[in-house]
Amino acid sequence: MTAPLITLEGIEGVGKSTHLAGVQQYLQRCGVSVVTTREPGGPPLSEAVRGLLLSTDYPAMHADTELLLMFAARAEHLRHTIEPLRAQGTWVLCDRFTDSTYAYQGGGRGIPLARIQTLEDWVQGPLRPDLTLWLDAEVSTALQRTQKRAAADRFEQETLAFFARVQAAYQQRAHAEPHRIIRIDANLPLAQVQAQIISCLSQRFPALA
Ligand code: T5A
Repeated sequence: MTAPLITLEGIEGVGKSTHLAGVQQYLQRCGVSVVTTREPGGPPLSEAVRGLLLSTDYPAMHADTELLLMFAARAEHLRHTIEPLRAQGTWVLCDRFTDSTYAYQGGGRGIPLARIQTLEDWVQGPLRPDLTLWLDAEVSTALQRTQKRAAADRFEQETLAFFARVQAAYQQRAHAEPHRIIRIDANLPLAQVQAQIISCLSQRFPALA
């Protein structure tokens, strides 16, 4: 049987990367074979596309170009990393996936959702995450956590209004798919966020406990 794909979603600074490591450790303690990865990124070509997408060298990148590059990176990631791992029974934990595309290119850039859905169906076929943990924090709180970094990437240079639209798009998706997308309150201290995540995983996969 194909192993689960679990994704972490949310705007910049909500703690996705931080909690990815914690979730991996928890699953490993439960005896699960698990690999972590990220989007855009994963295999070398997808990481190269990530470099293009995040670079501030292309401030005028067209929204359609951005969308197509996201799905080009995803096609490579799925074929070379995610699908083979799951087929051999390894769980995949991914920092962002297609919900990010709906939130950023759909909500943030205003690309019609039907266009994104066409690409999703083409690139992914029926594949969707088994579980998505949506780390939800106030936009101002989350962005403040990222401000200690030396340089902002192309997305981090966006306006507050952009991130508010991204956040609203995540809310709509969580509302539309409550069984798959579980909201985690990421305003709380790290330990409490981690506890919510573990509780959610043990409910969703009772065999782990
Ligand atoms: N993108 C991606 C699209 O537009 N479309 C797509 O389809 C895809 C897949 C990727 C960019 O690409 C865009 C979205 C993104 O802009 P990225 O760097 O991979 O960029 O993703 P980011 O969200 O930018 O990564 P961040 O590192 O900024 O956010 P994280 O991973 O959510 O946050 P994390 O874990 O690094 O934490 C940030 C800081 O906050 C602290 C942490 O310790 C850390 O210092 N922190 C907390 N502090 C207190 N309390 C808590 N609860 C905390 N949680 C975290």
